[in-house]
Amino acid sequence: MKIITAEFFTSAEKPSQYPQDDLPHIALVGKSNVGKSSLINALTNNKKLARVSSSPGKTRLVNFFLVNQNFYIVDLPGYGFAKVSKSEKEKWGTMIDQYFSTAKQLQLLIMLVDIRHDPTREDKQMAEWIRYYKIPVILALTKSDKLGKTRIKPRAAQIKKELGFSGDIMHIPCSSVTGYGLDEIQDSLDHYITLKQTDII
Ligand SMILES: Nc1nc2c(ncn2[C@@H]2O[C@H](COP(=O)(O)OP(=O)(O)O)[C@@H](O)[C@H]2O)c(=O)[nH]1
Ligand SMILES: [Mg+2]
Repeated sequence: MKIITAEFFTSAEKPSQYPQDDLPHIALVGKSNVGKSSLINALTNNKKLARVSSSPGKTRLVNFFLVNQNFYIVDLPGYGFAKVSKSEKEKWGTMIDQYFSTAKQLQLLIMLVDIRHDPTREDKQMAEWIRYYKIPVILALTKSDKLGKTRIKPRAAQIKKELGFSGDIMHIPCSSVTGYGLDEIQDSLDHYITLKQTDII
């Protein structure tokens, strides 16, 4: 699939604000600054689509991008802000939980982890959550351009193991800067979007 059009659709805090149609969703989740917005921009070839920024704001909402009038890329709020209050954390938890439990169109979740860093406690909790909801997931190991080539494979395997993901879960080292691994992520999107369309027919 070639991405021809991609546009910001809406931001939501609660399910009643999600798009009210049946188009499939591909969602991204991960720590703030892990590279979610950069990956969305790289995949859609649009440098300005998802704001690449470390500053909060819309990054604390569920952001929907409509692609090819055919599916949504969903940017879930990032976790791991050092300075957020307990109530902010609870609000984040509620938002993610509501999304996971109500968005029936969620076809695939891409969980992002920075390949240079060990998974945090929150990353591990997220992995547990994904298993609890039995959400189809692939692991994207971001910022691979920052690591020597020979270190990529062992680091990727180690992170996956620490998150408790089995061999069945696909993991893709990638870089939004060099484009490394993006074809493989794109292939996964194609696969899951096509699955959904076959479902409908
Ligand atoms: N070297 C490198 N930097 C990246 C990559 N992806 C994102 N970044 C940088 O990491 C920072 C956070 O990226 P952003 O996409 O805003 O992360 P988000 O908070 O998860 O949406 C920015 O300074 C990006 O330029 C990557 O693949 N390689
Ligand atoms: Mg972002």
